[in-house]
Amino acid sequence: TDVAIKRALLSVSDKTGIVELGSRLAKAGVELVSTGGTARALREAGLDVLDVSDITGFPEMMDGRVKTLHPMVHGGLLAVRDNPEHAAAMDAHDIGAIDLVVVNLYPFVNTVMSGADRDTIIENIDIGGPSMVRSAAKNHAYVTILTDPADYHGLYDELADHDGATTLAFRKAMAAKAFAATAAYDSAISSWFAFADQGKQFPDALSVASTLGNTLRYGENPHQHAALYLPDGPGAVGVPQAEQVQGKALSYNNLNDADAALGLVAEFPADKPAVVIVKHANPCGVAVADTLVEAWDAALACDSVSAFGGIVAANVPLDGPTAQAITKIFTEVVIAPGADDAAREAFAAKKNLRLLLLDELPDPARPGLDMKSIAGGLLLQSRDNGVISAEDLKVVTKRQPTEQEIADALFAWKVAKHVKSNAIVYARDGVTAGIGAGQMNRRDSSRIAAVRAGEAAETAGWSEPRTVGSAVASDAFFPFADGLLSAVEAGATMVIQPGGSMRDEEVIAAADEAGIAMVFTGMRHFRH
Ligand code: 93A
Repeated sequence: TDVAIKRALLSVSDKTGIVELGSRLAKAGVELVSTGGTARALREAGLDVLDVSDITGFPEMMDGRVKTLHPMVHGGLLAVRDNPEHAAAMDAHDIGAIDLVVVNLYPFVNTVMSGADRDTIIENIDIGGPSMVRSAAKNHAYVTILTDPADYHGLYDELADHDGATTLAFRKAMAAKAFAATAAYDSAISSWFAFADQGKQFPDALSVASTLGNTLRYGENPHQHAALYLPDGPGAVGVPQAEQVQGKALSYNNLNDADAALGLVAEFPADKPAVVIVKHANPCGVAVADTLVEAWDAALACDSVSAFGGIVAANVPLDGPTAQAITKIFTEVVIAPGADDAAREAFAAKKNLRLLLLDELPDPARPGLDMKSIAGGLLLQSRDNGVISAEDLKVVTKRQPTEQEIADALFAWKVAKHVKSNAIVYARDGVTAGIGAGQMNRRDSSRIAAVRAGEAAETAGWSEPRTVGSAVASDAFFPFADGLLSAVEAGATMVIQPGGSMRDEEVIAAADEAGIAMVFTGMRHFRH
């Protein structure tokens, strides 16, 4: 299955390394065929090159739009060489086989990024290049395709190791890369059309295989452009798949916040109703209770100030009493796995409220990818699908936690996973007592959570904040004992944290001295 390289077609916009490649091939006795600019570059280096027009019998025409689109080229690329009929056709039309294709495409994305006008952009949509790439990649049983100058050295090694031939394994790997390149190329073009036709800016990260969903009115802020992309194919479960029953169109922030609320509420099994209230992608109140309306009341009482204009998610279908209670305050979005008639009726009175209903909740343990763009690149990671249960907890203190403390700790831990770091979450009896989010040090998050708990107690007329007798969760280890001590000060009797600090012993000693219980999860939940 090794195929010797006798004839190569080189046609590249990015001419990096092309002269070296041409020279090495020529030295090895390979016949070079090339398009206008590439042929010129090779000839300038003193190499013998055939023009594609010599092979096709046609000149490059129409500003180069038609240069390699010809049966003399594509026949040479696509022929199944040990098929007698294909071989006969090659003979009859004097088509020579092409063993190696080196192509990189017109720089479409760079042209768009440079601020070029529409005509220039359109001219930089490569047609002949991707056609050759695809022909060669399809016929990788015989043909080697290179689309990336970074792979030229791999070819040199391959030819050296296999006596001037390439192996099927190499051709396959390069074919896979070639199809990825043309897919990304066309995806960029389709995204550009979607944006350009509305006079908008080109988004940065485009090589993501996805279909364009909706262009949103604007992004996180009114001067930012935005669109919602949906994955190809079935199986996706999330906010974009929900049915919007009523209300204004979802904004970028609505989608982001609803996703945060849905992701957290989905952590709670449907055998017990749970409510999550989210603001700016952080939960400000979370509760599980015997009834949904009780869960709503309890979640709201955590931080009724922040809950104004919030995004609400439930893990069970909405009922009339809950809907009526929710509509008493201004709410942007409500999302749940269904709603009964009484609930729909109650919400209908609030025309602007966006009601989203799904068939099922996303599985917190599902695999998937997280993406984030940074200047000059794109960060990808597998999503945080870590889930722990009581069996995973390691008690590290002298005092053993009670069953209620373990339940509250696991509840607080689930919430902390969905709070921006540094995250500190106090919980008691299945209700968050105080949440500290997004601070640059853990002690500040701890303090903020305690302050919120105090304010909630004041508003509700409770005799003490609900941090008293609570479990406290920390999304990462306490680097020093001080963070733990401030939790003790707030009245926590139980701590759940990953553990793993250099000063774990110091922190454990402080917990023992305070007479509280502490468990380690062995898992961290940073969220930035
Ligand atoms: O304008 S095209 O779509 N029509 C073609 O027939 C064609 N053949 C090769 N673009 C075409 N190419 C592209 O030209 C290649 O993909 C490559 O990017 C570029 C190389 O042109 P030159 O050798 O003239 O610099």
